[in-house]
Amino acid sequence: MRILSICLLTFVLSCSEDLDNLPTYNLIISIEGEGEVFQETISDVTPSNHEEVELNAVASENWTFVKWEGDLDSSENPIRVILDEPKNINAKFIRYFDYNQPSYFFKNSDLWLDLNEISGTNQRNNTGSAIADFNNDGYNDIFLAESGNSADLDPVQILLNDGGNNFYSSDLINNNIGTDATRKSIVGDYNLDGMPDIFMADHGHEVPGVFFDFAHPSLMLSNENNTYDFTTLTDLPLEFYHGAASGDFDNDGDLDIFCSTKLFLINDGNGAFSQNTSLFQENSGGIYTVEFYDFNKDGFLDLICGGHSMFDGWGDMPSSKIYYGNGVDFTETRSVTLPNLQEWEVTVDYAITDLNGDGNEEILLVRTGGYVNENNEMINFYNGWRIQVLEKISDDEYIDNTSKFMNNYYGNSQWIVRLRVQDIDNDGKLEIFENDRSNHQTNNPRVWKQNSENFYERINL
Ligand SMILES: [Ca+2]
Ligand SMILES: [Ca+2]
Ligand SMILES: [Ca+2]
Ligand SMILES: [Ca+2]
Repeated sequence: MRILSICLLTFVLSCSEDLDNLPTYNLIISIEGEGEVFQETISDVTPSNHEEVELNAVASENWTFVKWEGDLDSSENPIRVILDEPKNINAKFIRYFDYNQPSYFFKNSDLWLDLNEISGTNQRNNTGSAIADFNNDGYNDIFLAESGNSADLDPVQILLNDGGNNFYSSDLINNNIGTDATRKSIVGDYNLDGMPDIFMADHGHEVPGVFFDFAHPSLMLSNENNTYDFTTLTDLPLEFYHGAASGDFDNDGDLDIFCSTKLFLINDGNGAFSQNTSLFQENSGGIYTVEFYDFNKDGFLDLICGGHSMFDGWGDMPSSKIYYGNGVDFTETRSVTLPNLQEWEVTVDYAITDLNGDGNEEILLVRTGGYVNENNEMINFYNGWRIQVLEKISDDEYIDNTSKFMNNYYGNSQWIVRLRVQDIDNDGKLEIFENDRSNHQTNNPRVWKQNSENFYERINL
């Protein structure tokens, strides 16, 4: 026993002496994506007498550790490394977004970026913008499509995020013919390859004194070369595509698209669509604004539709409606008509959020002026702005209860194009705010902050 102890002691001593004489090597850790790497020295004594460290990669919120790269090729975590030579090790973290979700999710998710606060975008009044991670690096990028009144087609753009919300132009799009006047771009993984795709609702440019030139919608699909293929959907009718929404209404695993022209596009699972005009059974018109959302939580996506409800003599629908889905079709018999608002009979956007935390979602309608007087004259068309908050009583009844939820909810200035409800300043309370403060050059973004009574007070008048 004694002999053994002496031997062990000798061994340790000799190891220590050897270690002192061994060069020590640098370990340089780099990080890709967002997370931290913690290092701990395990022991001074290893089979090779070199220092051994344990590396532990801890991902930031919403990110995932993938693997070690450089002088270490492994996905094991934590992992031990012997420093018998200088080592450069990269820890790779990714953030994965599931794009096989209704387009409303991306329209209203926390992934949104304020285009006004982003240098290099130089975009004002872009109703064709969308946010997604187009190069799969975990950082949200910006998609822009021409939405102005020029008669020609302008190429769309993807601006990539360097990870610090600095954006640079890219050349990721093949056959970039471009769009005429994109009123809404929606995000979804239409060809189910894990990468975001974009469908562009294009109503054509405004022709002074006439109306709008019509247009075909466009589609931008990801491909296997990590680029995107742009297609003008010339098979679809030349029409006034003001709104569109996507969602898997038939629960067969792929995203289908509903256009505000009452046209359904049924996905074959690869991002090719067949047209269907019989699934949506509503006789009246005036539909310009549409979203998919499961309002009654039965697992089937429902459709909310609206737009102009000024005059039934023109075929306008009486008010916005929710059509409850059943996986097959959308009919008036499974619909609820939402309260209209006299003289504010144009609805341009919806936001759907539980404003007061009672478990029921409120529907915010973004309205502007428009009504028809007794002489059949259109009054105040697209003049002013108004928000209407509808409170859910049951699946069959919503009531206008705007003043219960917010103050200062209408005015004479420029109408609001889109509204969001999100905790933008991360104080744990929701804000209601204009999506793009520079739309129509208002330069006076309308924002409401939630107080302790779940009431939303306007903070910039
Ligand atoms: Ca990106
Ligand atoms: Ca895709
Ligand atoms: Ca489907
Ligand atoms: Ca439903």
